[in-house]
Amino acid sequence: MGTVKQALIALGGNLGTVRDTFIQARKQLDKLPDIELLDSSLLYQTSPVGVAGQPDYLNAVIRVQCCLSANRLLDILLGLERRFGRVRPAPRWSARTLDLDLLDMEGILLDTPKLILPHPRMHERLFVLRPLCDIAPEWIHPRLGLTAQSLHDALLERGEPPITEGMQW
Ligand code: PH2
Ligand code: MG
Ligand code: MG
Repeated sequence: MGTVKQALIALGGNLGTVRDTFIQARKQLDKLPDIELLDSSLLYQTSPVGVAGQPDYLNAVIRVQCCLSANRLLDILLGLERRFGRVRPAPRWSARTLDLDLLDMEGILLDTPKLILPHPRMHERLFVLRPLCDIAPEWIHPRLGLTAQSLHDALLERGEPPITEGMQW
């Protein structure tokens, strides 16, 4: 328990009925007494990054309000991943039914074995930044001091293929 905070959470998945999984996971999060869903990005189909030979991913970002610590929220997200069939341990970046990554919690800086905030790779991932720009283009990366939109645009300027056409979910 603590003060009310907003958190940004990235959803990813590339196994099973991912869109249905995302819809159910979002609903279950919102139903928890300590968590309220505030906003959802569109849903994007994205090519796998960092690994080859996997199905395309779906990716989205949501914003929630909660009065939990970052660690407690992370435990809830890991529990939801498990409930939706995420198998751990697994090799890094294996295909998965559901990945729920805590991106940021109002600028808290954290570097522990269990959790790093802000998410250490989010600024180099279009599949995070594109949906983030739907709901929070002016969000400022607490370590880099740059907005989601400018981080997104910088990746495009480096030649990364843009992610197009979001879907409702
Ligand atoms: N997640 C990864 C590794 N690669 N690629 C895409 N397109 N989307 C993801 O969510 C993703 C990925 C590790 O979490
Ligand atoms: Mg991830
Ligand atoms: Mg994860």
